[in-house]
Amino acid sequence: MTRVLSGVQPSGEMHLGNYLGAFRSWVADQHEHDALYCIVDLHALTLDYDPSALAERTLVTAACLLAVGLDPATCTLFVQSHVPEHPRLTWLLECTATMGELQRMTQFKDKAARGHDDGGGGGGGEAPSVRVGLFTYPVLMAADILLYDADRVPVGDDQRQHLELARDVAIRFNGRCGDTFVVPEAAIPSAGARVMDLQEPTRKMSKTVSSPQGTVLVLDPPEVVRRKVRRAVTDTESEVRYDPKAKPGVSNLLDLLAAAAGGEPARLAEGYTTYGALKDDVADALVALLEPVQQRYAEVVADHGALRRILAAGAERAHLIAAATYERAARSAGLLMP
Ligand code: AQP
Repeated sequence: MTRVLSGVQPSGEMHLGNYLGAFRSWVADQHEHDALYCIVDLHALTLDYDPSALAERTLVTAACLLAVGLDPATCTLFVQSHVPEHPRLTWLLECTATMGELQRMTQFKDKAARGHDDGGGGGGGEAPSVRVGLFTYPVLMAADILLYDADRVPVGDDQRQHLELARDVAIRFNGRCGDTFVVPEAAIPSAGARVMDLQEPTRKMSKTVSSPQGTVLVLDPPEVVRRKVRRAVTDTESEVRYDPKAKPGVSNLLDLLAAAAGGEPARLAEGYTTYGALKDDVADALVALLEPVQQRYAEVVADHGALRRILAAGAERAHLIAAATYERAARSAGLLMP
């Protein structure tokens, strides 16, 4: 059976980009593949965060994943820091990846330049206060994937470059140390692969970087969803046309409509003569998409005991797989086994 692995950071509240770019594929994949999904809490330490809120955010993220439709009886849901092989394999891979590769990662350059560090310093990654972990994050992500012999990694388009790095590192390690890792393939959805911020439509919607008014949260009440969509930035023209370069705001709305209600963005555009009508339909489609998720969320989030039990069972299974892969990698790397 094909193995699938993917992850989400408990770095903030889940948004439409997470749902459309990743979670929907996760839910579908769990029925067809051996699927493992990981709440990547170690990745959430790479930016400034509140230690007193992280554990709660991790549980809430688990509740959100169950609400979108993950079934713990069908897939394996676990927390990254509960499986100690993730940082252990990271070291072997850090000794495989190169500085040049990591320096090319656009997400690092972007976040470092935005001053996502304790001191607020920016400077394209050269600021002394940018965390080393933000720089090496893609190697930890490679370890997350390679530990589970994942064939397929369902992610949004923003993770394409990191996935490519995981593949390169696996191929290099295999070439140098002998066949050890499965080389993974990215699985990027055809609709909703890159949901853009409604206020800054040239920037992806994100938990940590987007504007609050430009980010539709999975748990936003209907009236808030409608308000955010109504206020979405478009342009000074009035023609509804799908052209992501020239008309990023309108095209993002068409992408959202296509992802939420079906259809092709360019064809959908033909049905509209005003931005207002398009926004109304996008808002209706999003509200209809999110309502059942919000109902399920309310049912699962209250029972922290049940959430912890699901995560403990998931970690137990994940650890069995990860420990075997780590041992194989350590042997291949030539370490003396205890
Ligand atoms: N805007 C998006 N459109 C489509 N897919 C997206 N994903 C994230 N943003 C979009 C996909 O969601 C999964 C989990 O991603 P994440 O937790 O790493 O991303 P985030 O919500 O963007 O959170 P952060 O903390 O701000 O992280 P960065 O900016 O580092 O990604 C992934 O499959 C991702 O592709």
